[in-house]
Formats: sequence, structure tokens, C-alpha cells
Amino acid sequence: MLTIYSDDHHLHHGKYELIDGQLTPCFEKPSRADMVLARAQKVKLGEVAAPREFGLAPILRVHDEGFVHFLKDAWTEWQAMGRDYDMLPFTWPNRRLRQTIPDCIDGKFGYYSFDAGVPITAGTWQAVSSSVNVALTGQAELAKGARGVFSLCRPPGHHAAADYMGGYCYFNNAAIAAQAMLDQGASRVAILDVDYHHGNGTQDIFYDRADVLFTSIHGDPRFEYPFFLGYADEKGEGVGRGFNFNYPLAAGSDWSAWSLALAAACRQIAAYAPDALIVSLGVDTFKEDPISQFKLDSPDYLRMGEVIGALGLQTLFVMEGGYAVEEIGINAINVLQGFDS
Ligand code: SP5
Ligand code: ZN
Repeated sequence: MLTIYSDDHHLHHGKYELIDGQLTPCFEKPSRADMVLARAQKVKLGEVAAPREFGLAPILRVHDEGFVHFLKDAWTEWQAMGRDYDMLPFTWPNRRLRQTIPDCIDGKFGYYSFDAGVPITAGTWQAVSSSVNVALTGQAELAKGARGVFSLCRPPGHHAAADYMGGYCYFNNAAIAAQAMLDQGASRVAILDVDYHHGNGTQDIFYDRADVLFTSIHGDPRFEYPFFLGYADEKGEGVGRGFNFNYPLAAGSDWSAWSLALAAACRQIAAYAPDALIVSLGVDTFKEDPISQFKLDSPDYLRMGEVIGALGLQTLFVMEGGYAVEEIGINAINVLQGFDS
């Protein structure tokens, strides 16, 4: 399988996130993508290619213009305040607060985010732009006829909605790739989100649409981040009703429980008969993941890939989460090897 990868992700390396009440070194760090790339090369998964440059147009098909420009200019504005350390947001427009865009950088950051898991550094804009290009280059290769392509995106994207970032995610790489497929003539695209966390951003972007089916298997939001979306009764709205399916699972779920949800999601995807499938590939379902509570083991990822491959669809894999850095390469690449087998 062809892998699309850019070294630009190294330019994004936040220092801290807020976890368990403490400023903690970021779990979302450059070594994650390095380990996945190293594994792809070690097992000779296939050619590794650099992304092409797509510019802002495909991003603006999904994301709000004010949001995009905030992200583009944020570091410059921050530095103009005399600050040379990482940006983090700390106030959000909660219920009964004004949904207004303040003038100052701290206010704007709160408006355009939903948590403190999105540090912005000097290189964040370049890294998140390249991550989108990695997804779009994979999409272009799929359009040329490839059966499966791996977009080794970093930073990840599935928590980012049209006008807010959060959960280590800035631009929604998978959603931008899905929209590009539709813009190039596809009628229907299915997204299967296997990351441990609910893909709230992707769900939100396509919630009122029937041309993208969104399915997600994740830790039940009653106990797990992102807490405020991802419940089983979220089925879509308007013409999108019936095109959104969530499978929230209990803490401690292993392959036996997880694979039942995968089988159900695959039945829905098959019935939808999409032109292509996008897999939001997070491997934070792993039993030793430091921030997660599922119990998948490394061989389970081979089986995951086999089940996805049995759908017989052209498939773009877009890297999302996974924080057990030692095993992230084995687990992610196992999915792709299972798919190819
Ligand atoms: C892309 C992705 O996987 N984003 C995940 C963002 C999760 N952020 C909140 C993490 C909360 C972890 N709480 C458990 C701490 C264990 N001591
Ligand atoms: Zn995750």
C-alpha cells in the first residue's frame, strides 16, 4: 500500500496539555508519526511519497473562513503580544455567554476551540496545512484507482469541526478528503472512525447531509472524552437523518465487544454502497494506550484490517490518534497489512 507522508509534522510539537488537573507533556508528539513511518518501511508496506500542495480551497470547502484565518495568523498575533511560548486557550463561550468573536487573541482562541488540547506553536500552521495535503494527496491517488492508500497525517483531525479545534486536532483531514471526493464526482462517501474517541468534528460537519455516512466506534461519552457528543441516539438531522451511527462502548471493551460493533458498522456501510470509504485510523483502542480504556491487542488490528478490506471498497486510511508510542507503528500498520491480505 502507498503511504503519503511529510516531515513537516515535526514543526508542530506542543509542550503541555491539561490532563487530570495537571499540565502534562503532550501525548500527541512527533515520535508517534515517526514510529508509524518506521514500521511501514520495516515491513516494506510499499512506496512512501511526499504530499502535493493543494492550497486553501479544499480546506475552505469544510472549514469556516474566519477559523482558517485565525489559525493562519494566530502565532504572529501571539508574538506581537510579546509571547514566545506555546499558545493555549482557557475560556470558552459556554451556555448563555455571547457567541461573539472578540478582538484579542485569547478571546478568539476560546471562540475557535472547545478544549485546551490544542497548543499552537511557531510551526503549527505549516504542520496542519501539510497534514491536510497528506490526506488530499492520498485522496487523489485513490481517485486514480488505488484500492487502498495510507495518509500518515499528523496532527490528527477528527475532533475538529468547521469552526473549532480541539483534542489535538486543527483541520479535519478526513472530512476535507471526503468533501474532495464528492467535489470530484463521487455521490456517496462513507467514513468509519475507529479511533478510541468519538469523532465529534467529523460527525458535526456531515450531520445534516446524506452524501456522507458517518459511523464511529468509541468510548462511551458518558465516561470518556469528548463527553458532549457521540451518543447512540445521534442519528443525523434533516436529510442527514439515518446517515450517522455511533457505537459507544464500555470501558474495558476488548476485541470480542469491539468487533461486534465493527460488524454492525460494516453492514451499514455496505448497505449505503458508497463510492469510497475513509477510515479515521486511530489506534488508541490499544490495551496499553496511556489515555484510553479499551483492550485491543496488536493481532486484533490485523483482523480489523481484514474486516474492513472485506467490504471491497476503495479505502483511504487517515491517521488519527494512538499514544502508546512503542506499539503505535505495529498496530497501525497491522490494520493496513490486514486490509492488503
Ligand atoms: C485524536 C485524539 O485521539 N484525540 C484525543 C484527545 C483526548 N484528550 C483528552 C484526554 C483525556 C485523558 N483522560 C485520561 C487520563 C488518564 N490518566
Ligand atoms: Zn483518539
